[in-house]
Amino acid sequence: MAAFALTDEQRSYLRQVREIAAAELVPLAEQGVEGSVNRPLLAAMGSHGLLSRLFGGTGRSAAAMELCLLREALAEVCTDAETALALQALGSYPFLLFGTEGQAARYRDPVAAGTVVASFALSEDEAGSDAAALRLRAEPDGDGWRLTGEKTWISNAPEADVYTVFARTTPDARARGITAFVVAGDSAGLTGEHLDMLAPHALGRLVFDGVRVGPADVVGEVDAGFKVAMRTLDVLRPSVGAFAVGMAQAALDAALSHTTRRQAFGGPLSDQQAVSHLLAEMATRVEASRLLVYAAAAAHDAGAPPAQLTRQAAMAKLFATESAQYVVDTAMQLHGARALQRGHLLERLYRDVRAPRIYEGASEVQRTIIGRSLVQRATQTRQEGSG
Ligand code: COS
Repeated sequence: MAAFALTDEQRSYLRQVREIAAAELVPLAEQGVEGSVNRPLLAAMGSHGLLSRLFGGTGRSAAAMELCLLREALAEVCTDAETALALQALGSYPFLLFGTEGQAARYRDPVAAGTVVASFALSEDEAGSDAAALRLRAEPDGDGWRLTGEKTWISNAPEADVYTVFARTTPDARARGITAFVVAGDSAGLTGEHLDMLAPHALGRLVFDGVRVGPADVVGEVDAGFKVAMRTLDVLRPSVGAFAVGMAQAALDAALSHTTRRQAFGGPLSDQQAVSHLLAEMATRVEASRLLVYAAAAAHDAGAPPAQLTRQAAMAKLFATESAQYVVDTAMQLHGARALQRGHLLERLYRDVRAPRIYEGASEVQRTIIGRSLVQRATQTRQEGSG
């Protein structure tokens, strides 16, 4: 059997997910307002049990392969549903995986039902790729802290009901002075605004004006929040790759359908060697991306060593998102002017495929992570050899 071939059960479940998406989620997505959280869509995903599958058997673990398969399947049919699902995982994994029982008990069921919208608030104007430079202040206040500062480019903001907020508890300590907090969306002193971005989902800026958080809101340990952020991203990054694979597959299917039907120069377009070589290149990159994504997710679920997980997650995200950009662009080229028409599948994919090369760690950050990991492994191996 091929490596990472899906089981019959997985295939049939994903078929079912695509059917639910086409019949029920696409119409709800079409009724949504671009750039706003679509609550009816999330609630429908919750009622079909799609969201609860992200939280493992106990509801306190990440099911990486499940997350990837769902993202890939939904991306082929309804990217709005795909992104809504992923953001529930990104926003809630920090406190469900690393938080207290109290935090999990309060939010797990409503997040899984799609009635509470979750969000991950890490980036700031001057701390994007360099996340350890973040400045949002958590200043001591009695037994807790007050949060003051701003977050920006935050998915689901400012509409989310619960945020995982990464704040500076120790000045000048970079990664070793950051703490993660759970913050309710209706907290006093928390305001925000929408940003108009090249992405179909809600993205916004948050302003914290002395927002009070207590010891019960700390996720993990004080000053150990950077690791919570990085470990959460390690789980999510392969799934960004899965999203890219789903979009690329949809573009490839469209290109195959078009080029085998379209007549030009006395035969189907696919008879042109220039065209068939492009189709071959597209299909090869989609398949290679899929295997990298499945390998990274399977390694996570099998409990592989952290350094390996981080490296594989970065490789999967890097290769799949860059490949998807190529595949969607090439599919558009093969379609010609018709794909530029507003509302065409490829016109939409062309817009949707761009952001994943930037968010959850730009391609350049992934290369840095992979490069560092390779050097570290080579150095370690050499030291062990000479020891
Ligand atoms: N898992 C656990 N711990 C990790 C980790 C991981 N994947 N990555 C780093 N750490 C730890 C390191 O071990 C180190 O710990 P110690 O201080 O105990 O030694 C600490 O975190 C700092 O790590 P590092 O020195 O590698 O941090 P850098 O400032 O060099 O930054 C990058 C690392 C660039 C990888 C990080 O800032 C990053 O991922 N940036 C992109 C952020 C991002 O994805 N933003 C998108 C927001 S969501 S849309």
